[in-house]
Amino acid sequence: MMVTQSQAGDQASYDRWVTQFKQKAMAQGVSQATLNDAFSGSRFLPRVIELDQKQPEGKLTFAQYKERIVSAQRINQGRHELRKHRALLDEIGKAYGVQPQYIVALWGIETNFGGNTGGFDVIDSLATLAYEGRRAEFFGQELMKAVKIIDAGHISADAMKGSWAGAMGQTQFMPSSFLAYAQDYNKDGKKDIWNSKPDAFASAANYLARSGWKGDERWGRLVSAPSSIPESEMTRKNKKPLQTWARMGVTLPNGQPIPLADLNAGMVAPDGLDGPKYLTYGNYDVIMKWNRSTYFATSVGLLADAIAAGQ
Ligand SMILES: [Ca+2]
Repeated sequence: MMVTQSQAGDQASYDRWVTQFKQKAMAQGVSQATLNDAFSGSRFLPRVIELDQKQPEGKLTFAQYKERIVSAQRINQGRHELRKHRALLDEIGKAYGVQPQYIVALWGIETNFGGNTGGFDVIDSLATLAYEGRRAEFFGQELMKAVKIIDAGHISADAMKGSWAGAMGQTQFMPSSFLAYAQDYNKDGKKDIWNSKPDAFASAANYLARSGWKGDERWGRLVSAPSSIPESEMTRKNKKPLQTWARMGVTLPNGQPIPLADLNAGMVAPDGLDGPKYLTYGNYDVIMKWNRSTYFATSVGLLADAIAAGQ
């Protein structure tokens, strides 16, 4: 392929940036050997910038999103994966206080149960984004954490693959989440969220547990709400006791009373008043810490329920 002068110029300028970054990393205690390894043949990746700058396509409705993300195929595979890894998931679920179906649902939505973890070189992707500069500080910090993860021996530089934005392994953790939450559950000395299911499952469970998950509560539920409740009431932050929602006329979809526990719930209506409405509990807010999207959090809850219902 022909290399134009401007591409060659970009690469030279990128290489100078990398040299400076390596000096900064060494000053923070990362070994020269790790840095040489991590940046050996490192290339500026124009494709990553393209993806970063891509305008989102017309926004999907929640109904469209749910059809893709909580498909019948994914529900079936989720049920199969839960059965297949039942002993391990039960053990991890107990250890961290997280019901196994939520671990499987997150795994299924993030990477299609480990089948699609992203083929980008995480170091090159993060370095490209940090060098390019729109969010230089954020991606520079993530890059620094990524080289520290390699330096600690959890994964080799070559095998550190992820999404174009640096989300890594079967749980799609950014390096900062990795350092905060990743677990070496199989005790081989490596937190290997790329290749080890015990490590990946425990890392996801630990993320939820440390973010306030309650193992004896659900995420929320589909309800029927009367038209007297305005859309302005429908946010997860508008917490009310379940009794209050019941008094306002909220019922199960079949008209039966909602089960009353001593807890507060918000309500979301991702497609507005004409679409489905969900009561959301504290665990829903925990899923929103993982990914701050109502579509995502609701889909994780619905997929977890569907997986558990098939056992
Ligand atoms: Ca391990």
